[in-house]
Amino acid sequence: MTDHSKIEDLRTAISAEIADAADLAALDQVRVAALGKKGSISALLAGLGKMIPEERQIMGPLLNGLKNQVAAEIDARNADLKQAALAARLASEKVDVTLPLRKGPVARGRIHPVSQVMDEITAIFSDMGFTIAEGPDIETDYYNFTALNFPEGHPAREMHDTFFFPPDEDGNRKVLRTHTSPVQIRTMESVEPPIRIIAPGRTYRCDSDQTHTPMFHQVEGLVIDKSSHIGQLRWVLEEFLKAFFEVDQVKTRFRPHFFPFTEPSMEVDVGCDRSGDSVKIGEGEDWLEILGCGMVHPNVLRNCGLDPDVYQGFAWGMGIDRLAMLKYGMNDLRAFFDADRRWLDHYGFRPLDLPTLFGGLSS
Ligand code: 2NL
Repeated sequence: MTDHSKIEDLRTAISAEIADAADLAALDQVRVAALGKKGSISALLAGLGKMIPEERQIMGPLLNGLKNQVAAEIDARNADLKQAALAARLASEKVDVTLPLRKGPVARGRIHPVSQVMDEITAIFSDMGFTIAEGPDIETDYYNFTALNFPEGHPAREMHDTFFFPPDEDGNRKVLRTHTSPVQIRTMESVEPPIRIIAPGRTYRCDSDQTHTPMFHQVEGLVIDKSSHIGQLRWVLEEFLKAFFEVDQVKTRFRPHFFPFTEPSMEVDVGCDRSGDSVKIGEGEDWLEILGCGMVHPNVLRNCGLDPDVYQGFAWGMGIDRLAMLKYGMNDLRAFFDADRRWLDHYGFRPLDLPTLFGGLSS
């Protein structure tokens, strides 16, 4: 084989590699293999020096011609590949200005069912003339227990599965409130009766299973006046239950119970129907325990500076999470606090669907 035809073969091979290079990186590999320091053409050019002049006179132009042609082909292919890459990018990045706008936060966001139910409860009691009271989640032992007629060292303090903070210098332990009753205590201390408040909020107990979470939500109500009585308590609760469950009638059943802070104390069952998949409030012959209540204990009134011979009142407490589950048919309490977008998309409420009595609470 002549030198001439070897060069032609090399030219053909490199031209084919250039044409086959699918992208800029592959093309650069071809360039390095041919024209780089250790490339095939560079090696041949390096050999020129060792040739006799006659040979070099023939091979010099041939090899330089090869080098120039290969370099030109690479440049051309380089330009083509760049052009193709740009075209592909422009095609993939095109914007369809006729597409509908993506939904903004107000349309995409969802209100948690617990927040929704709190707003519903607030709307119902506001309509009955109650005001909303709030207080701290971290409470003193006094406001959470002592003022509420829990005797010092009474087992009820332990029964509440209280989260205690480490004791301060004086040995006093703060607690995460186990109920929202401390809010009522603070109100009775500072507001002259008549008092009509509800206290919704977070509460905490060291308890976690299928039906308990360490943080849960409660709403308590309190009415203090000179002649408040159990008949009014029953009316308020039944009005609330009808409005909340959006039914015309409810049956209630008051069973004797014990709470340190009320006397007498009662648990309230609401009439329901359990024959179908879900519990229906306001119909049927079954009963469902829904809340606890009673007449405020004279010791509690005294602890707040109210004279039990002048003032009396009633109070109640109920779990918001359970009310939400009952009303909106959610069966797993723990999903409430998983922060799962899919769950919230399904059970959550649209931000502008505010519950109002005139608009229908949940319509
Ligand atoms: C329940 C029962 C109840 C109260 C809470 C209360 C508050 C004060 C004075 C008297 Cl300041 N009582 N609150 C009364 C009875 C029952 O809650 O089962 N809650 C989930």
